[in-house]
Amino acid sequence: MPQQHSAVPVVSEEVREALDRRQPVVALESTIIAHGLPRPRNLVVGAELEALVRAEGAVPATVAVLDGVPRVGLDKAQLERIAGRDGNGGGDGGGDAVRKLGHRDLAPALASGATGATTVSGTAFLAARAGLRVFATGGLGGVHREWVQSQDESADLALLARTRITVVCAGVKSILDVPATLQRLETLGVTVLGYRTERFPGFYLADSGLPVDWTARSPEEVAAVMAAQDRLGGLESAVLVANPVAEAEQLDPALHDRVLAEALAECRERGITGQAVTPFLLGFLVRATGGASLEANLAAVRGNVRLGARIAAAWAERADGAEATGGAGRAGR
Ligand code: PSU
Ligand code: MN
Repeated sequence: MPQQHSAVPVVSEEVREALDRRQPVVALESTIIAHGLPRPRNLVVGAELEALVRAEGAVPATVAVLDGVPRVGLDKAQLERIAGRDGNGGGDGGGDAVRKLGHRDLAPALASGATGATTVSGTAFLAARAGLRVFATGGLGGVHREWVQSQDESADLALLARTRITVVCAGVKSILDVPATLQRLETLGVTVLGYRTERFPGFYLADSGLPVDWTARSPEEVAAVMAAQDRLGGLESAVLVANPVAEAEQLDPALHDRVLAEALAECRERGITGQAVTPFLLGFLVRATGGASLEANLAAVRGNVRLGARIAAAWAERADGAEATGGAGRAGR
């Protein structure tokens, strides 16, 4: 087994400098790149998301595990490795596959020297350990339909219930049981803010049909909630900023409902379970909508990444925010 003596996680020089100077930093996940998007477009998107963060004046910190080393902030070659091969059946067969790593997979991945992309749970865990407070992604994992039989609930939810990080997302993936997922978030004590909306977004769709209890109207309002969370103390839980895709860019709702029903039936027929479910359903939707679901997915992620950068900037500008990050969030550095 390879020996690891470096600090965990390893924070890139650029990200470390930004944190030290209290400049805005946005964590990005890598599972969406390795397992959520078709190749070779995934690499283009991974680079584009980082560029969007920079265009807003913040520093991107894509999170992944490379050769057993957890990293916050990847260089170009590292991002290329994550985008290159996937480990869930769709790979090109050559070399080591990129695995999908939730937070429970991190220890075995480190111990064995594995390379993997981090999900929302793996990313939020590592980013918070590095002292980051803002994370942007597409849609969270959650409670799957037919949960009563499968007990399939993403580890994202439980991890976010005990991690103080602000996650900008377009709601939870619509392939899930959205009402049950919202209920679980309430039970787990995860704060949910609609961003300029009173409705919970539906990932590919602007509106899931369900309400949210709180609405934030600006990045500064989100930063104020983060500061209030710190003032309260003790609430080691996430703040979800649910940011809807623009209606003009959403997937046609009728097409969405029809194709999703087919995808769920196919998933059941083929007996797909566990970690493979989410990538299978997302991939099925891309094929069955002729790529339209991919465009809606990307539109949602782009909007979230931009908003994440603006929230990180608003957070960095707050004297109490910078203080809280410097004091509480950087233990061990
Ligand atoms: N959102 C996307 N594409 C994705 C995912 C989310 O637009 O690929 C990933 C995230 O990494 C999320 C994971 O954490 O799917 C959830 O997988 P599971 O249901 O196996 O926990
Ligand atoms: Mn699952």
